[in-house]
Amino acid sequence: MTGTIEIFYWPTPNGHKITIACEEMGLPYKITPVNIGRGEQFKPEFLAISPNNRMPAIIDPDGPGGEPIAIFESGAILQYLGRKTGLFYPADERARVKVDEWVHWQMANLGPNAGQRNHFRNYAPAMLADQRQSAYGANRYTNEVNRLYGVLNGQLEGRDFICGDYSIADMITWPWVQGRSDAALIVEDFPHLKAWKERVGAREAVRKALAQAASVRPGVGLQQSGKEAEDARKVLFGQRAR
Ligand SMILES: N[C@@H](CCC(=O)N[C@@H](CS)C(=O)NCC(=O)O)C(=O)O
Repeated sequence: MTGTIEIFYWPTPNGHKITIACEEMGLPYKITPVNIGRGEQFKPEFLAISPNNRMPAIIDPDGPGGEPIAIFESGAILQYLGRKTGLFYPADERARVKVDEWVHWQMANLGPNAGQRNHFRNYAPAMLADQRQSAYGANRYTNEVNRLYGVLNGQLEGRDFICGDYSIADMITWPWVQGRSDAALIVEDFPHLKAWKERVGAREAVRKALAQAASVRPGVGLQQSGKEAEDARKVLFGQRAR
């Protein structure tokens, strides 16, 4: 039995990864919202556990040696939870390396490029008088996400899950193929990806984890007009070293 894991969370794809893992692994958890649109990621107490001013982060009261441990970066969190529970993260070294490859693939490729695509397609237009200015970035990152979907679709051919058995690689990747604007792309061009998306989305633990998002006040849509969205864009976009 382990103590309750505190998840520093906001309802975004990176936040969902951690609630999915805790639900799948049967770990008790509680959510501490970090309203990133209001700048709560810059509070000193949050920076003390997540110096990159990004959520998610966790505190596990029963870390190594029975002492608490704080962890930031969703990939590091999922690998830790997999090692802690021995679930969804194979002990066999060859199988573990495969899972690590796809965890890092998501962290270094799909997540950042899908995030940039979202920025240039959906958020940049709200800040630009001339809409054409965001087109280059939107096209560049849409192409890259399309390429990455192709890579994932190829990996999923003949497999139910990314590494054969369901693993943390699926939990970390699935939240990043949820964008509604990407639905047509997935359906039309990537049949194995589409089938996997539905297979993972039907899991009870995944559904429960996503329902947690409803318990947190939704952030204002960053593409919206109005003062709250404008203030959130000021907090999130154009950050430099302080
Ligand atoms: N590589 C990080 C990315 C986390 C990330 O980008 N989090 C965003 C929300 S999805 C955030 O906290 N943004 C706050 C900010 O930009 O100041 C991870 O996977 O944990």
